[in-house]
Amino acid sequence: MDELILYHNDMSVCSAKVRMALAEKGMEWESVHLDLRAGDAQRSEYVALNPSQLVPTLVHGGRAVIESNVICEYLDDIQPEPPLRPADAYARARMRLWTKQLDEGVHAAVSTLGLCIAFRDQYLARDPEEVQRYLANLVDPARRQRIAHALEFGMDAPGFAPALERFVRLFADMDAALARGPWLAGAAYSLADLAYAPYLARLEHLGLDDMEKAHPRVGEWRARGARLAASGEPEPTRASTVERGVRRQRALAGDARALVHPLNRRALALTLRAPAGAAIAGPTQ
Ligand SMILES: N[C@@H](CCC(=O)N[C@@H](CS)C(=O)NCC(=O)O)C(=O)O
Repeated sequence: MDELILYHNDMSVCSAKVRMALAEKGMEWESVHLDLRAGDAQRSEYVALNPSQLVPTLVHGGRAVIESNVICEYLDDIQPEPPLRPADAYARARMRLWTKQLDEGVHAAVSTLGLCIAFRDQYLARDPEEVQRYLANLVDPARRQRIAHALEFGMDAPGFAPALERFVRLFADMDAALARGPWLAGAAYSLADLAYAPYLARLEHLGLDDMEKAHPRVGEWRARGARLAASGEPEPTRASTVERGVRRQRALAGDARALVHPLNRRALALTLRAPAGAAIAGPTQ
């Protein structure tokens, strides 16, 4: 098979997803690690591969494939064993409804929570002009605004409570799906299960795993997939960087809860109780 090169980042949930798929398939790949905070994804050589300025990008036989869900399906096409998409058309449609949701809000929500709670201070520690340049160079205006708000307001950002609310709904949906079968798309482990594992790990690192604890079926599902999730861990050489990042996230998440703005505190409290399918009520003050 032609050479596979993965442009990725250790802490990126979308990259972890693709690393897991590669590991599941036992495929060899070459690693090109990007320092996202240093703006590596905005450099012209990388933008030529991925005009969205995002990781991951897979290059196979000299041709770039972008978007982690698309990459995972591509890998399943070029290396069909073991299959990561259900054979049954209906189950496959269900699988795609799960992966589609990631691109339609769930990824943005986890990214908002991560930035507001933990990663924000990495940006604030940098030269403000450099951060402004980074923001100005982002091609997606919605993403630029989301990040700018998170950096300016932290957990007071307007997107913080809606991001938590998105996960309240997601956990209720997962719980309902897992009541019908062992895996999200039904009888077989698929890209749907694989794709969500890094997101739940990120919530745990952010100290937001109470939602998972409130839905035992989701916790059991995650434990069943844990062996597979472990395969997406970065190479040992960079493991310590990731551990440091995760420790930092945990520590900051702990402190951060006390600092949540009163308007968002209600949303956080409701989320942590995670009543199945509950909507977050508006602010009380
Ligand atoms: N829909 C894209 C989302 C990719 C994405 O948002 N990647 C983040 C990391 S998880 C990124 O590259 N961020 C660039 C940055 O922080 O500068 C995919 O699934 O590949």
